[in-house]
Amino acid sequence: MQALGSSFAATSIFDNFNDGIIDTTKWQVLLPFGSSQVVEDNGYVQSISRGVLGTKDEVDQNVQISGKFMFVAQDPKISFRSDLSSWDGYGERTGVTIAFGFNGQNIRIEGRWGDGSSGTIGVEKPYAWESGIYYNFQINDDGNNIEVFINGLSAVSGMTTQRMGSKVGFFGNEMGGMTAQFDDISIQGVPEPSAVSLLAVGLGGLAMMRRRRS
Ligand SMILES: [Ca+2]
Repeated sequence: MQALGSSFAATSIFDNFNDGIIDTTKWQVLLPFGSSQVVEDNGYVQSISRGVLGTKDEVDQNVQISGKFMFVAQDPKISFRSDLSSWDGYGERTGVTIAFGFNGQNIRIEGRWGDGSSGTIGVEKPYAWESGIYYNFQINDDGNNIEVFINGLSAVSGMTTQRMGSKVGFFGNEMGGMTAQFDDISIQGVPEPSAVSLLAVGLGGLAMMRRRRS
């Protein structure tokens, strides 16, 4: 079991943002504009004017990202497969970006490839968002397929193997005072199928050892 543990050091990040201090062992804060802020207070974290809450380290390539967000004003965005660099003058981040579009009443999976090129991956889907309430989200990324769930239901999916890195960032829109709110963020590595079957064999062996001992 020790050998298995070292063969898959799974990413496991969780933050409930309840202590009022950005945990710098997990996160870095990127402030592209003078008005940009990332504020942890009142048990949640807010991105103001495109302040980015990003993972300090790279995460696993097969990853599940979940949590909840609220529209305080306009669009929460989540970038992953990212080096967290900005690819344009507006502070958008590289990689794959999930955009929860309040004005457009939609949800989009976008590619941001650092050279100015971008594009929608998969289909842009309509979504009747409301402001001031939390939505639970979950993003499953196996390195190819990306599926986004809202309140437990599949909302949009797409396929690409492109990546610009392996960090994750949470942010909102860039205009002054625009705020996106997040809470209970979880980023968990997902073992490759081969690692899962190895783990099952390992657990089976452990169960046999326990039976022999009793
Ligand atoms: Ca909280």
